[in-house]
This record gives sequence, structure tokens and C-alpha cells, in this order.
Amino acid sequence: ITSDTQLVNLLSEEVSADSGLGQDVFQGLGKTPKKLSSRFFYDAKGSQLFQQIMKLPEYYLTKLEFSILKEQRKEILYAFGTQEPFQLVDLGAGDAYKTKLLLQELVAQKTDFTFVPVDISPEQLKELLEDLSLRFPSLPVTALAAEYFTGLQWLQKHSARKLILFLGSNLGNFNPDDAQEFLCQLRKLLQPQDRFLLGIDLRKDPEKIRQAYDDAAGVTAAFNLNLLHRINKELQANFEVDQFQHFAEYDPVGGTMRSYLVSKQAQEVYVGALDQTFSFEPWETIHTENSYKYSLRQIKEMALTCGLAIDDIFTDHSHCFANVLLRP
Ligand code: AVJ
Repeated sequence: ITSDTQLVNLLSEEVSADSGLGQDVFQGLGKTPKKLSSRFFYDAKGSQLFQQIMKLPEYYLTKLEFSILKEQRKEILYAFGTQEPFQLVDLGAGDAYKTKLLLQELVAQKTDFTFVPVDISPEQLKELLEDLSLRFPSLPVTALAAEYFTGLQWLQKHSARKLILFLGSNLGNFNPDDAQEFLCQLRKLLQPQDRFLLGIDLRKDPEKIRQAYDDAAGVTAAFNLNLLHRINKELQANFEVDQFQHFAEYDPVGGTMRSYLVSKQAQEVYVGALDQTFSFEPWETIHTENSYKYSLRQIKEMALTCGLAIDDIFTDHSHCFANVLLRP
């Protein structure tokens, strides 16, 4: 690891000890219908399973965004303008599988920039740093273990121009009101020269969408069920994970892909850390994730509402996925 590489942990001690999982379980399993937040999918095992999801034939999102970035990266970077030094900020970087396409191009062009991956999994960031030090030994990297806005706020002390990436349709995990709020908050942090590249899964054949979240190999099921394993480990719970199953449905009216864990029988689960027992009726559901799909018109409206202008739209040949370049 080069001296220009650092990992800054902004997850407060307290928060990283418990990560808010206990609170989420207490509130989410205490109500009807039950729910858990998808932000807790990404422990070390969950991050690994998500990397497997990205390779699944059904999970078209990654393949399409990869192809957009690969084929149009020169145009995207040209539209941003890379003459002045800048920071390439990657919100929810994960393994930066797609971002590496941009890194490769920028390094090849001998561009002066710093890569700033932001992720809530410190383990994932450590792996990424090792990988980057092998691939791009001279690339300066500042990795931030943080929530999106904590990371962005921390970066405000650097005056450098920024290209902020929010790829992979991560915005889809917010409900539409929160997505709008997210864009408006982000807009407030942008300087006139900054740009924001947003990856969005577009509305399309509902059956194609549903299958992306219910793959034949069962990796998405394992990813969803891993949340229960995590609760068992971190909160001393006794979920019998085999007694739950993954279920995924797509509502084409609202563009909502919903994922659930369904209790296959009546059962009680004790969560040691909370000293609480939660009862499940046969076939009772836990809602675990929303992945919203948007039309380009909706994206334009959301951008306009908070004073973001569309610089450019990059899509794949089938118009199933879009990378939208926004400016304040
Ligand atoms: C990482 C939030 C974009 O919603 O498509 C993949 C997560 N969940 N399969 C998505 C996910 C189930 C993914 N995001």
C-alpha cells in the first residue's frame, strides 16, 4: 500500500460496535407487518454475496452499467472535464467493479486525481485498497468508512473539484420521497464545477426485473437470508434460517421491486442482545428491501425539483439502464 493511500473510519466507535442493527431489529420485528432495513445486508459475508449477485446471468444491472461505462467512459470523462485536479468520489463503492473502468482510463490518461471510495463496510474497503494497490500502484486513494453524507461532509474541507458517482441503482433502495430528499441534500453540497453521475435501473419488462431478484441459483435468496445469520451472530439470536424463505415481487405500477423473508411455520425467535422474543405466524413476512425502478422522465423531474440540471444521459443499447450526468 502506497503512502498516498489511507483508510479513514468515520463510523463512530459506538455505531460500529453495534451499527444500529439492534435498534432496527427491535423496531422492525416489533411491528406488523415486520420489516428490516436493507442497509444491514452488507456485513463481510453479505458484501461477498452481493459480488456474486453481480455476476449472475439474471442480474442484468451490473452488466449493463459495466457496458455503458466501458463503451462510453471517454465521453463521460470528457463531459466532466479532467484537466484540473479533482476527486473521484464513489458512494457505496463496494468492490468498485465498475468504477475501475473509469480508474483505468484516468490512469492511462495520466490524470491528476484522488480516488475516494465511500462505503459502510470497512472490511470491504480494506480489500478494495489491497486490490487497487496492485492494479494502480501510484493512484492516491482516500477510503472513507462512512454513511454517504458523513463521508460527503468530511470531504467539504477539501476544496478540490468533485465527480461524485452513485452507481448501481443504489438510489433505488430509497423510497421515492427519500430519493428526492437525497438528491436535494446532495445538491446543497455541490459546488458549481462539481458533477454527479447517477446510475439508474430503468422501468422495463416486469418479468425481467423480477427474475433479477429471484435468480435460479439461489444467490439472492442466500443474500437475503444472510441478514438472519447476521442477527444471530451480532445480536445473539436463534433464528432457524432454514425455516424462512426468500420471496420477491415486482409492482410495475409503482416500479417497486420488493423482497421479503417469509416464515415457513409458526415460530418464536429469541434475540439475546435485546432480551426479546419475536413470534411469527405461519407465512408471516419480513419486508427486507425495496429496489425502485424509474423512467427517465421521473429522473428528470426529481432532478429539476431540486435544481439539478441534466448534462448528459448515457444508456445501454436496450435502454434498460442509464447513467445520468447531473450538474448544480
Ligand atoms: C445494491 C441496492 C443496487 O437493489 O439491485 C441486489 C441490491 N438486492 N439483489 C439492488 C440487491 C438484491 C441492489 N443494490
